[in-house]
Amino acid sequence: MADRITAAKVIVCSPGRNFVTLKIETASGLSGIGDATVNGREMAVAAYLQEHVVPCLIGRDPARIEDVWQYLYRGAYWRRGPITMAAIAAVDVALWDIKAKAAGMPLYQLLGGASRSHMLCYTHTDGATLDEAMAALERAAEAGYHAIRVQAGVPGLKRIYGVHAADAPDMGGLPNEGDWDTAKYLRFAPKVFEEARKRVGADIHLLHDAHHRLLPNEAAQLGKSLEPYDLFWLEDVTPVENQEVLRHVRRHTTTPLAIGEVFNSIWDCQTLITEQLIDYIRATIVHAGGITHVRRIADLAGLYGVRTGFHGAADLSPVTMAAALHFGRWVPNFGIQEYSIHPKDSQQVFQWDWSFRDGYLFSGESPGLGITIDEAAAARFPYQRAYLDVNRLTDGTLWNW
Ligand code: GCO
Ligand code: MG
Repeated sequence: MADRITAAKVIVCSPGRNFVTLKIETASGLSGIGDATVNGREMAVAAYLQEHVVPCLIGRDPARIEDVWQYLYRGAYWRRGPITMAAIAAVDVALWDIKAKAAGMPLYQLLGGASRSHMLCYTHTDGATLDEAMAALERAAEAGYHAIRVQAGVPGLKRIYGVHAADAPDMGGLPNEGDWDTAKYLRFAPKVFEEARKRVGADIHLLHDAHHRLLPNEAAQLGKSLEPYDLFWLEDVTPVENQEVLRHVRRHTTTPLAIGEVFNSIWDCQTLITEQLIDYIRATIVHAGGITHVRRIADLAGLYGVRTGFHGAADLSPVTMAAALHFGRWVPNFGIQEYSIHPKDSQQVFQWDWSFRDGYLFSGESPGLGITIDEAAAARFPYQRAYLDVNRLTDGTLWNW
């Protein structure tokens, strides 16, 4: 007889930062978990799950992952968007966890088995000044990372997201505000990578994230000016609500491009992929509808020589990392996985079997996703409202970041 879902719980906790987790339980005694965290908007997705999704799950057969996905996607009428797709992703990943446990296999086996033994990953380094950024880069290289993202403060700009964390003014609990000047940045960025190459040589992969701050022609200029430094990728050069703008960028630079951490569906990257305007797709499991949907994106990407480079900042929970590593172990067109160390307290809440060694990531071998949540520990770290930054031009105009 088919198993059935008996309970689904939404667990919001903050062991160093906020995470939203869905735990699904079945009549046969299995349980599975999925991540639904949307950084800065956590309670919206928690409510979406609690109020609108959980009641639809009770009594359903957990084995029918595709049918549940279609039910939640088509059935809602309101399609796509980060909140909807993160909620669907949490259900989807929890059901894959259950299916793999029922089969007695680690998830990557169920997806089709290993295409590789381990996964290349990159870490973040940053500094408020060029010297600080270079010191951080050298430390990461010494720690054994083979691929390193480099971000540096731009001379003349007071505060840029991610690189001036220490001196943030008190905004009374509201978002921090950064400042931005594209001309200064475009002049400075090649100097950063010229110095970076001098410090770490040719063999370390260097990456950089422009955080959507450029206009198309500025993005083309940046790509061109960084060509001598042989980047692994240049990320999110422009906002891509309009994917066609990447045609101009692509025509003018051979620097590899990675885009998509804010994407929620295959339609957000259809043009980017089919016109080969990017080299790496960043859309990841939690924000793009779970394994069921990201598999479709990865398969489309594979047809066009685009590889995966999943988002993996620390605001994507260890549950998403577990899912990404099973996916990455299997997916034929794997490229690289972003890797950030989660806050220490998150290890009290989540117990996982994936690991990092010698600059590479390894998926675990236990059945399912290989991660559990300790609900009592989660309760010790209640939700705390937190926002991402906003960014303004030096004249006050609100800008992208
Ligand atoms: C990345 C991202 C992060 C984001 C964060 C937003 O490339 O890892 O751009 O830096 O700021 O994940 O939630
Ligand atoms: Mg990014």
